[in-house]
Amino acid sequence: MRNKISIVGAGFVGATAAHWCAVKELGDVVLADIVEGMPQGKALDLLEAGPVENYDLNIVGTNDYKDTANSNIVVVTAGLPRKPGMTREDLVNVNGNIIREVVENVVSQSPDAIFILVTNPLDTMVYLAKKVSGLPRERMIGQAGILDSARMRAFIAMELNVSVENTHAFVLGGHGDEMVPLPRYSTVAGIPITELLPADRIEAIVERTRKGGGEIVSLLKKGSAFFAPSAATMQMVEAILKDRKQILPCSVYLEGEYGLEDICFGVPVKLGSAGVEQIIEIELNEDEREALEKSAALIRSSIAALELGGGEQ
Ligand code: TXD
Repeated sequence: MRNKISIVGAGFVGATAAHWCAVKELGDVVLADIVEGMPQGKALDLLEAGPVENYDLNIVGTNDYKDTANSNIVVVTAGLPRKPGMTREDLVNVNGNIIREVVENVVSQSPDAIFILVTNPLDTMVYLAKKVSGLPRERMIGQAGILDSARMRAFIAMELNVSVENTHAFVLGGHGDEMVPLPRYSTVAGIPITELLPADRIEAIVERTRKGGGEIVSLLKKGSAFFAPSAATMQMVEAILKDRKQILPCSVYLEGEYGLEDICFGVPVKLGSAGVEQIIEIELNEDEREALEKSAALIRSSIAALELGGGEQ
């Protein structure tokens, strides 16, 4: 039997995620949205690409959560993207209301699924979804670190004129401009970039990585990045469905790891069929720890803006 992947929010990130899902033949896809006709149209279009691309999958669009029932994985991209000049945090209230509603619905249809959140402000939305759903932290995971690391990898590859395949980058912390790229743990063919590049070039890469989302928002003028974000999301889906035990940076609820508690934050995790199977703690020096704490403070203030009601734990 094929896996079932539901994607809620059939906008740029959701529809492109469905596209990666189909070309990688990860499973049947349900594309859900509140806009009538749009998810159905996109799903049908993607299904009709099957004969050309050679995939035999059920791909349906819907406005009814019932169609998402018994999914193996649910990806949530529903919500507004930021406009030029906006920070991700500016979306907290409007997207918070959407996430509450979506999460309640999808969890009741697929109580055993693994949930991947994409909506911004990412770490705060994962926190909200975790509280609203009451699910264990292993099954409520946020995507941001893979994207941020992919951006850093792309910039390293451009700088050193090497294959992206040879690059590895670690970006931890919250998915905001205070994210924490870690040059010491970022390598080309196993060699730390701190041994390959002068400090000013590394600083430029770090800065461009931090502002990577904003760079695309200001170029597009309308909407935000979607190719790399959806590809990153699909890497998580694939790692889980194929039980790859892949170590990837994801946003997860922390219970003391990295000295942080009751917060969702980007850290390296092992992804397999149970979702987050391990949280990996790496050693940080004083500067790195300080940067991580600064990033955590930003997430904490965003979480405080959520106005969590008494019904939510
Ligand atoms: O790395 C990351 N985590 C991110 C996150 C990278 C890029 C984009 N990131 C965030 O994802 C972005 O800031 C947004 O909050 C989401 C979705 O971005 P996208 O670019 O896909 O936005 P669109 O194209 O506007 O699509 C959002 C869809 C749209 O079709 C709405 O009709 C739908 O969400 N929507 C809903 N669907 C279902 N249910 C409800 N309530 C709902 N509200 C809106």
